[in-house]
Amino acid sequence: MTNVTYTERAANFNNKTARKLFEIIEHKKTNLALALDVSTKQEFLDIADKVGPYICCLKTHIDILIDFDNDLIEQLKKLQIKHDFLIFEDRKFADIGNTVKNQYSQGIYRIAEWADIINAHCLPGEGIINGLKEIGLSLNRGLLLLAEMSSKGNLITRDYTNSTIEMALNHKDFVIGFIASRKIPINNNIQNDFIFMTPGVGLSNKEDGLGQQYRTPREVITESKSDIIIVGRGIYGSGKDVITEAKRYRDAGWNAYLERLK
Ligand code: 6AU
Repeated sequence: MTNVTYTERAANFNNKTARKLFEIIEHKKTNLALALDVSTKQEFLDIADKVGPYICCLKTHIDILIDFDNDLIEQLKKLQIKHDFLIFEDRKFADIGNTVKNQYSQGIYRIAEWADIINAHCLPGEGIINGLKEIGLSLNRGLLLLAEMSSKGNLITRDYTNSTIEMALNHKDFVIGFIASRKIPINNNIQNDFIFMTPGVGLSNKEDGLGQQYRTPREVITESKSDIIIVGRGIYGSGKDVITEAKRYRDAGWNAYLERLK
């Protein structure tokens, strides 16, 4: 079933973060996540404030910022309340359970304190999920597993993707979905129990010269039946007005969803 609404999908989840995400999507009528990969605090907060009304989720790479401080997190939390979006730290954890547990909760970023959603590669095995879960579950956080990647020549195979899904099935309380190019067929009963978020989305470019590959919101949402488009440089990287560009992607993503429902 692919013609299910976002609101109907929320009922499939016990995880509060997943339910909240679907609520925001339906309420704000946007399936757009902003990948805000800029390097200064000022630019980060300025764009987050401008684009906040048009997104369901703001994705950070907090370690890209050259002037990170705790005030940035305070300001970000204020913007989250002002605009109503979830915060997704794209940390791509990829180590043994004990190490990722510390990386998630400690260090200068203290990711667990402010990120609603995080993601991880399953390469190290299921211990990575258990480690993150020891911190995140009681905080009602959500984890996305990287089941596929958008970059050219990536080493993820069909077997790897299937094993990632198997691991997710053992942790449905904490694993809320996947980073993937499409809604991956699982089995009909649980097809809608996971959120699919897709990066590598662009309306103007097909690639970035460093391996990134772009598809359109229509290809991702209507044809590949994913739930959320993740857009970075398409919005802030063209030198054009970020609000105009965010609206363009918001509309393209939402219209692609409405087309799929028909
Ligand atoms: O739209 P872009 O190309 O400017 O940004 C895409 C964003 C970046 C990447 O780190 C991230 O999406 N990403 C991911 C994620 C979200 O995990 C996986 C992937 O396979 N490809 C990808 O681009 O912040």
